Amino acid sequence: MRIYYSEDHRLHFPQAELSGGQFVTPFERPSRVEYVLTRLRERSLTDINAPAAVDMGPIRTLLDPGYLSFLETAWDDWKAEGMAGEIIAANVPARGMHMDRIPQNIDGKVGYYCHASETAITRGTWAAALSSVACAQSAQRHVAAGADAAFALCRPPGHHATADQYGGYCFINNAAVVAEMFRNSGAARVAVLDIDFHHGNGTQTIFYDRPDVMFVSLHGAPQETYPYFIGYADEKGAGAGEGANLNYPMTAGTGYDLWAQALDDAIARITAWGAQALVVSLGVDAYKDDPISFFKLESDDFTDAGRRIGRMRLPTVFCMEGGYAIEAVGVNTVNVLEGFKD
Ligand code: SP5
Ligand code: ZN
Repeated sequence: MRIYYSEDHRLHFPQAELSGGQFVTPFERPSRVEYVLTRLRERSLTDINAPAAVDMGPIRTLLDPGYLSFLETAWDDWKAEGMAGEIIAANVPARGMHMDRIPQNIDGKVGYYCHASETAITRGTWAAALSSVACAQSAQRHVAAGADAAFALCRPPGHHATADQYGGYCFINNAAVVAEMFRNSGAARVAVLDIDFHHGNGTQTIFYDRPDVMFVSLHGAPQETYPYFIGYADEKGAGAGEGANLNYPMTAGTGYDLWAQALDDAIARITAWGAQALVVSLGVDAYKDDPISFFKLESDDFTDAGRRIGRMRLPTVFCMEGGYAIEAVGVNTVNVLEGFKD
């Protein structure tokens, strides 16, 4: 399987994540992908390529222009305002406030364009986010040209980023960009299967009213975990997109038996719907030892999950998402890819 990877991910490494009232080293850190690279090589998955230059076309189609220009200049604007530290959102629009009036001041803009203050923006964040989506785009082109599958080793991840908000360690929604590109390259119906522990709120929101992209997510129940305010089972899509959104929220302690039942159901629904291409949001934070999650999957379970996904026999792009049990991230991620190929 071909892999796309860019060293530019290292440009995004904030010092701080707001966690439990303290600033800690972010869970989403550069070494995560080093573990994946090491494991890929151990397993002789060595077709590792730098991505082609980013194509802003599909990104501009899908995302809000104000959000993109905010991301592009946020660091310079923040520094120009005399801020000493990294960009952390402090004031966000909430109940009773205006949701659609954009402040002029950078501190206000940060709140407008952010949905989760754990995520900091630093000097290299924009460049790293572009390199991440470039990996996803190159993977999509490789599959659209006839390959069975490709793996985009994206960092930063993407599935929490909406058309106009960052958060959950995500800035540009890589999986959504891939789905859009599959549509442009001739797939009438594209499914996004999100197996990251967290609900893919960004991807869901971007495609919520679209009948041509189905979003399916297995995740921790929103009553119990981030992103808290979205990801319920009764979110089924809107308007023409009704029926093309499917959530499988599961409670703390969920193990592979229950999780695999949800996966099988998800796969059956994607197949019945008639998807012609598949994007997998590949987070491995459903793992039992993940420090911020509460499912109980074992490493071997990821192999089995990959096998089940592979049985769909769809052209597939895998986009790396979360996974924070750092030493196990490589094994778990590559297990999915190897199961898929079996
Ligand atoms: C891509 C992805 O997996 N994003 C996850 C974002 C999670 N955001 C909430 C993090 C909460 C961390 N709480 C730490 C508790 C430590 N016991
Ligand atoms: Zn996650």
